[in-house]
Amino acid sequence: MANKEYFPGISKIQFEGSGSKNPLAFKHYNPDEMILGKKMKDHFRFSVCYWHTFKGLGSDPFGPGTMIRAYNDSSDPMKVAEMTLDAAFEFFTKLGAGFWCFHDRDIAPEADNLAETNKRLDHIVAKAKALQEETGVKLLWGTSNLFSHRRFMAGASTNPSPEVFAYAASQVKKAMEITKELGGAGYVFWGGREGYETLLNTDLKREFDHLAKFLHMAVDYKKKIGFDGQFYIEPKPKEPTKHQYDFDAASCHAFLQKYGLMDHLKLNIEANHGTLATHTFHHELEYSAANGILGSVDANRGDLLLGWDTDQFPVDLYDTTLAMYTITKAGGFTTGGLNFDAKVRRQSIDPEDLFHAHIGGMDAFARGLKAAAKMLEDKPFENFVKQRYAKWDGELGKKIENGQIGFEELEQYILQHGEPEIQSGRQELLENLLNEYI
Ligand code: XUL
Ligand code: CO
Repeated sequence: MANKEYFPGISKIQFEGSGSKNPLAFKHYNPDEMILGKKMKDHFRFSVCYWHTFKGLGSDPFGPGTMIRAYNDSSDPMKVAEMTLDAAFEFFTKLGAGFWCFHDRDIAPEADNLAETNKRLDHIVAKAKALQEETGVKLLWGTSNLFSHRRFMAGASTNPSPEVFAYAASQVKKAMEITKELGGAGYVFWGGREGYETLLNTDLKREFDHLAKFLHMAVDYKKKIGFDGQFYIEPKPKEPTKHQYDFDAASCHAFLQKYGLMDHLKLNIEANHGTLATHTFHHELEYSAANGILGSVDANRGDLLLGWDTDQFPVDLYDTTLAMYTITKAGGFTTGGLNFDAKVRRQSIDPEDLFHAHIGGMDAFARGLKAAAKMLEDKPFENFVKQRYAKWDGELGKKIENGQIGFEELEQYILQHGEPEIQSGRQELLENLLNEYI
């Protein structure tokens, strides 16, 4: 580790329990505590994202960044990249997050041409590999920034120009290689500008075909280099483009099926992207779990009053409980984990705010997990659902599910038996019960 300390005065964050008043301690996240037969840290596989936490400085459309960081204090961009990496690993270690995530362009700045850019990446990746070995911090997933540079203004793989498609492919090729080099457990494709602003200039069908072609090429290259991490796509309905092609979990699912990609990709579900799609985080997780495509999670939250991707740190216990309920019920993470794709607010300018934010998020998920574990042990909701659908295990239900009868037999049944029996959905009772677990 570097000699310079970037977060002085902060030592390793400890679990102190719920009575603690120390803002720099965990009150609920106790990494080695066993819950449902598994260590808490293995339930979550918490990850810190590089882009918001180390590259985000609080800029918004009305003004530049507000945060001054010691690791930015150089006019040499590669020196900044090196110092930032040292600061990042100091942060991961002090926080006790087991994983990190990055975009290629977060860790090394782009140079004048691709060859030079890749050299810069190699230099930083060698340093990252040494820091990973030294600290034991692992790479949850890598990804590629195909949305910041002006060449990608009209998309990457869905660009009207095949030359931009080729550039994007070259970039992803390299990003996959470095992710493999760092032992990444996965690789994420988020459709940065894969969408459109107006259909008046867009060949929608062709763009979807190209997106699929690109992913198939990535699958081929993955096999070629022997990268065994999991691929994910990350749904988001809008922002930056008016309409993003990977709209939500259901549309991603349809896309994967149509283009023969179901065996190769799962979803990386982000809370605030779900709410932007007018779903809940819980819905997106449940849909993915139900269809066997739940892979990993970008944890954050939006703001009820704002219609954009605010990427706030997750603190809502209702959300974290329901999320952990679905994730745990589905068997938990294998390659995936819980990545904080979240940023501190523009006025939270101190380095220690980064600690408060992550500690709060980890504690909120720990409380969610504990509540979810009790719900899974007691099974009040599972039992209710089971009983609500019980008639499907009866004679009529079975015949329908097994495809043994059709409309004519069903009409006969109703003519014979008359009006169906109906039952209360008991929503209020169930919501009250949920609050007892939280
Ligand atoms: C953007 C977003 C990305 C992806 C990685 O909204 O969530 O940061 O997670 O490209
Ligand atoms: Co994300």
